[in-house]
Amino acid sequence: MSERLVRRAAAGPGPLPDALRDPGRTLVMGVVNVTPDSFSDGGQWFDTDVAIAHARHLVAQGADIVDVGGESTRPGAASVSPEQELARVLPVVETLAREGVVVSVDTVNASTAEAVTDAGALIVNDVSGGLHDPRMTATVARTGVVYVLQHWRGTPETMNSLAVYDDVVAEVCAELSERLDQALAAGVREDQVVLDPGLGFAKEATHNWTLLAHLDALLELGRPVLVGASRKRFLSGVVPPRLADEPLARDAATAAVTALAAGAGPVRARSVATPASPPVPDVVPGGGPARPRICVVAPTPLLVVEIASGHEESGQPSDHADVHLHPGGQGLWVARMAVSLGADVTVCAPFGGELGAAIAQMLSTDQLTIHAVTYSAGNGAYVFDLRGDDRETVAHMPPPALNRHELDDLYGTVLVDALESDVLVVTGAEPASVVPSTFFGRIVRDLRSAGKPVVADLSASAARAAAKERPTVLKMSHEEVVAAGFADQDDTASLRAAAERLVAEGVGAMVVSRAEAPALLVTPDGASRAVGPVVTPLDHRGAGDSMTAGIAVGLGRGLGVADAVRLGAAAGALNVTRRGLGTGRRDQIERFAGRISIEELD
Ligand code: PMM
Repeated sequence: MSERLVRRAAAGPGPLPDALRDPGRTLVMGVVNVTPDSFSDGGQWFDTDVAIAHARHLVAQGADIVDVGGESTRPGAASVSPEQELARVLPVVETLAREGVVVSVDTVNASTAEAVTDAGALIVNDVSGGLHDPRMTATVARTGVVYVLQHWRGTPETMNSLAVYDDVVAEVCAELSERLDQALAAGVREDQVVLDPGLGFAKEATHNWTLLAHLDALLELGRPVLVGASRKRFLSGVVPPRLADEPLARDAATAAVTALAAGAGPVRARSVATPASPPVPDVVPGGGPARPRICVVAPTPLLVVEIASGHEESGQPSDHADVHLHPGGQGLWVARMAVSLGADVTVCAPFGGELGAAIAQMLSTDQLTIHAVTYSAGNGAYVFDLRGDDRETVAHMPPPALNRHELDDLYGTVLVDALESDVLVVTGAEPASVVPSTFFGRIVRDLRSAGKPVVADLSASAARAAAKERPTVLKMSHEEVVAAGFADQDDTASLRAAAERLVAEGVGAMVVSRAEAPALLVTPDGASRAVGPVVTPLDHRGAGDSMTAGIAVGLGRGLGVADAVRLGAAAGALNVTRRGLGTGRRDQIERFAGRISIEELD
């Protein structure tokens, strides 16, 4: 790209904050879709809090602008009413604008443009270039915000059939110029306008590539040009064929195209951080931090003693036993697996008595941070004998209930730590009487209202209390769903109906693990199952907790629920092939996740 073009593009649009007016570099616009059906992220941000959290990630990664959309422009996508669209985007815009984020709103509706501008949005991104709503340009003129005027033809329903050009560059320029004249006639100032060729909007792949090669022609219209290539289907032409259907695998191509377009004006992208290396096929990158911070509530850490047969090959007589000590309890298994998956993990848990000290000591080698509260009665323990055919419980020392002060202390510790984390994982107490179920309801409520994703892996009354507070993901085993009274039986239809009811009542997504059968996933978009290779379990325990850890780490990395469940299903499946509960190797788990598919149920 010639210098002239770079200089001309650098004269940024008027109403932006000073820092963005003449930045001397390409501005990056991160995309947050608050819709259940966009081109490439499958609606993963269709939740106000999660959308806000994702936007904050994009800003932390370096996005100058966050583009919030409430209606999918995917070809053939159903349209939503302007009221529905506004209801989706407004809370996100208000929060981000209050935090000082430069917010753009992707809308073709004048009423939405007006309302979001009142709420603090500085940019209206109109993919129809004023063609959809005749009142749009007058609204933009009145509000004085930056107006991204994009080229399109027809509507999302009809645009594919209108991708017919003799000379795509000349025709797009002429049509954009006409739209620009119309906007100026309606009172829009020239310095409000950014033009956009509308890659993928009434364009075949060849049209997109041709336009990208001739951005200089568009710049001749005298305004900066925004390029939105991010993960679009035409990029699959430059990634290996086996990855063609994987939108995330298009990130490297997005980065390359975006770099070529830099200098023309802002670029619109879903993943803002430059990929450090080309995407590895089976690793599913998200928009979040590579090393997310996960806070795990572990109400009952316990000591696990296992007596196993001595190794005969080491020359010992066979009546000798191997004795193994492990830190255990559901929360600790989840935490260990989250560490294995590369997360920065803090465990909030009570420790007391001689066993508490021993467990905490053992954990200190596990690369996790412990936020301990005192536990006057002391932690519990299990002793198992593994030498027979069955795992025999030799002794069980259940821990007593936490007292009032200890509960308050645990609550405050979790609350403060979880607010500083990317995801909170709430695991249950064993026995349940150690912590009242209201504790779980309260912590889920408080974190959700603070906008934090919460993964709850609970049973019985604790699950019922948490479910009411709209956790991001509620994960239960099929037995737990029945025992908690959510379903009468554990057949697929009953479990699915129970999950659908919970999701209708506000649970973000419900995951039901089912021993050897594929886990069920129910979201507001529908029901599916996580299908992968069948493995022979060495020790079936720990699968569910490993799955919970994978889901939490996935969400923390910015993956959508479906991809997070793939990671979780892989962690669970591989964990049962090993002896250590909550253990596994990240590289293997992430590669195995590539073999798990999320199949929609009818
Ligand atoms: N692409 C999409 C949506 N909005 N806005 C502008 N200005 N330019 C684009 O290229 C653009 C856009 C469609 O992609 P998505 O649904 O995946 O966000």
